[in-house]
Amino acid sequence: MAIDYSLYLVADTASAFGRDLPALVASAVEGGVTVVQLRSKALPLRDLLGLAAWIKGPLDKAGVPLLINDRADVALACGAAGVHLGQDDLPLPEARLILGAERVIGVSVNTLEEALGAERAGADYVGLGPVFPTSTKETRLAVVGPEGVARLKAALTIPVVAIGGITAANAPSLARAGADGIAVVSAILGAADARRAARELREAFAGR
Ligand code: TZP
Ligand code: MG
Repeated sequence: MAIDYSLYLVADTASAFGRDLPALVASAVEGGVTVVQLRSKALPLRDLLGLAAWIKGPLDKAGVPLLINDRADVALACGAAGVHLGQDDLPLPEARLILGAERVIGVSVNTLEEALGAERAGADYVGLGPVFPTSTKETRLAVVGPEGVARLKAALTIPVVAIGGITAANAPSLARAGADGIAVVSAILGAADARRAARELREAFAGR
């Protein structure tokens, strides 16, 4: 499945700050989000499945694909477009056994070696981060900057999506580095107006 990664919303349940996540996602999609990943490190699996089904209805209507963080089983069960895996999640070959060839599998990477490994294992895209400092995810990983994006783009053929600390102000630097898309949590979920925030990010990344 071909996905437009240009504005990738990571809908993290812990980052909705008590606000209605499905409503935020719907507004963000109106503003131009092209793909949504549902991420929850805390929800019981059943609740995650229920939330995924709830969010997926309006996304299907808008033609925006849904990816599920960590859980290939939930992705399959709710009919999502695919899964996004970290370095400690299910290895790609096992996830591929569950999801088959048609669904999308993305992998989080921080280094060129991880990215090449993900591509070799059959990943459909990589999420490279953090590209800028972020407090949304606790991580000791090195900040790779737009230079990291350019390094990966020179070595990979699959799409590279940048993540971590991205705002409308720094998005143009990632577009110049060749990123296929920008993935954000707080720039949309933490904004007063998710729709407007999405529109501004999309325009900034497109160089408008
Ligand atoms: N992976 C690397 S950085 C990050 C994730 C999930 C958090 C990105 O959040 P924000 O708020 O867009 O910096
Ligand atoms: Mg994970």
